[in-house]
Amino acid sequence: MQLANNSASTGPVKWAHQVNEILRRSGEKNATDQIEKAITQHQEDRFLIAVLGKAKRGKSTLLNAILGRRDDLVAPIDKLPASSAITRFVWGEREAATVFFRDGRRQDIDLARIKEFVTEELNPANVKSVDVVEVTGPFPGMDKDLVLVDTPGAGSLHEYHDAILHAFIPQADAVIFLVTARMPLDQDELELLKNVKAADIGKVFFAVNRVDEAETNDIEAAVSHNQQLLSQVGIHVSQIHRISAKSAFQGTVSSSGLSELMREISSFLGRHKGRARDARLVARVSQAAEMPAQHLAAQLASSRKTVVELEAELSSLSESKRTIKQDREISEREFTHSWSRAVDSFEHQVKDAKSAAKMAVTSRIARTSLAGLGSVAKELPTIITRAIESELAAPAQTLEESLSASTRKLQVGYPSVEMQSTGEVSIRTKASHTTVLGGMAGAAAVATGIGLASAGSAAAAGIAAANAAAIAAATTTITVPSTIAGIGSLLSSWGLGGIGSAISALGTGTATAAAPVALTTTPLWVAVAGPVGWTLAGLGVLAVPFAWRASKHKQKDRLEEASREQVDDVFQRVLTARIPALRRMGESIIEEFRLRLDKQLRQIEETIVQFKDHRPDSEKVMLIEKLNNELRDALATAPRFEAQTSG
Ligand SMILES: Nc1nc2c(ncn2[C@@H]2O[C@H](COP(=O)(O)OP(=O)(O)OP(=O)(O)O)[C@@H](O)[C@H]2O)c(=O)[nH]1
Ligand SMILES: [Mg+2]
Repeated sequence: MQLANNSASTGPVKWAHQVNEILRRSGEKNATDQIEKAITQHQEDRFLIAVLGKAKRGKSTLLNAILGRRDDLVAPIDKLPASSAITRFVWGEREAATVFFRDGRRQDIDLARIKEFVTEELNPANVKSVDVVEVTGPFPGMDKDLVLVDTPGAGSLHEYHDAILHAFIPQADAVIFLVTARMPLDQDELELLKNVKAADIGKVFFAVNRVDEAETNDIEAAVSHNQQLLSQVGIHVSQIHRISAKSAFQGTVSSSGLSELMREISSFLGRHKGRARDARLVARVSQAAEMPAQHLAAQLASSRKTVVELEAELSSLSESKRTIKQDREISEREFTHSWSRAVDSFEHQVKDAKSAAKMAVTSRIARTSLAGLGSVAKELPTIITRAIESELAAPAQTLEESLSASTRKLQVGYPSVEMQSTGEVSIRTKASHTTVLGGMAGAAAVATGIGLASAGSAAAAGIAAANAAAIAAATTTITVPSTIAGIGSLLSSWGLGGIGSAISALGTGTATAAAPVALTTTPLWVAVAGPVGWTLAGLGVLAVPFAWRASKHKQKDRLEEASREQVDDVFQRVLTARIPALRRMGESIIEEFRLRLDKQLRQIEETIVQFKDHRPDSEKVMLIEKLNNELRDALATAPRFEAQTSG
């Protein structure tokens, strides 16, 4: 990171204290607690890198490898969700471990007992109320002023893991984000990345792990898929590493990709450590001050209004509600129309693809000599899959593009409410008609969680972006590359209801965005070969080779018939499960937009009414004004850093 107007780190610390003091006088206890914690951490002069990722991506394995451990005593590894609490690793002359509990107690323990406090198995749901376990040791692979952190896996399985992570992420100076090649980035991982982005963490080291168990094609597909999603979330990474934490842990570091990852980390630390830590302090203080600043600005703007002005504001609000109503109806109609047109056209193409795929498979069988029938029968699952895949690839691609385009258009055209740094609220409708409401609306905006307009679309993108990302993620999986594993998981996700359940959450209105299809690792052979094998066996084709000679022609007919049935079966699932789910997804997206805007408008109105009925006295107004100005000036002079772009 480049420090633009401050070269020494006393600048950021002094500034942090200054902001803290203003917030203390404003009675913002939460914010001051956060800032004090950030200052203390900054003074420790250690760089904290957290390993983040969904459960089972290999975080603990990677840490053991980095720390040069032969066993997994310090960071237990498991096939089942393992880590249930945060562990910090710090360099020290001798090995030691201390458990810090939430109530302030601490307990020194042997390394062998670490798993009693950090694993789901022995400390389920963190019932022991562990805040953090700190492990020190002369770790051979570790830089002395580094703190490495193992975290519980993100994801809906254990909700409190997400809560722990959410609270912890802002403390990280940088992040190692782990994904795997066999599972494309899913909704949980997107959420996690968004948290990293929202915490303004400037440096993300990104690695695709477990490459030892994936085909090169799949790894490269995962890399480009991840790249696309990362840029959607707005996170820049210098490199996407391909690693095998397991091989590194087992001692084959050279081919594991670990050295390259570690090289990027040390080169970053060598060049940017001090500045990155300063930038983190400034980001944490700015974030802690954001809400209080909005509160103050909103309070101030409101206290300056007269009752008459407030009433005028209420009528201006109901005026804009009429415009909003027209606007949103047009937007919704357009969206619904284009969404269903895209799905209709996909449905059509699927039907055509079905005939074409059947034709391709049966003509392949028809072309086969009677003697070659046996080997064709064995290859049939592959033949069927390839035929289906090649027919569906293009329609799926078109579908993805159309759905993303519809959602982008909705996002742009739908009326939106934004808060200005002045504490005012602007309502954007079509034809750039903007209504600005006063400060009380601002207070409501704060309450409703409407982002600062200046915070830009990162926050404001909200559901729209989430949905767009989800659609991209959900539909990209349709176009997963021409590998057996890809199509296998595609089919299983269609057939086994992956998207179905993700979307039913949307249907109930509980999810803001469809969780994208989680690619199951079920290989093709389960998704397709299973039924094919079974059918063929049922027909006696595979089971009784001798019978072939008796009536080879009949066998050929049966083989053709069985293949047609298989193709039908797969397409049936697409038509009856996948396509209706896509339609529901469109409805849910509209529903989310509608509910959110309604809620925002309602709260703004309620708050204006409340301010009208309760006016502050002049002394209070002066105090608010003073604090507001001081905080605004302090935040405006925050030390500035340019985004980190190189390793
Ligand atoms: N094949 C392979 N398996 C790996 C690799 N890294 C980790 N694993 C395996 O994945 C499983 C989970 O590894 P962990 O290190 O416990 O994963 P984690 O991300 O810490 O999991 P949680 O703590 O539950 O979030 C274990 O069975 C590991 O052996 C790898 O590079 N290749
Ligand atoms: Mg773990």
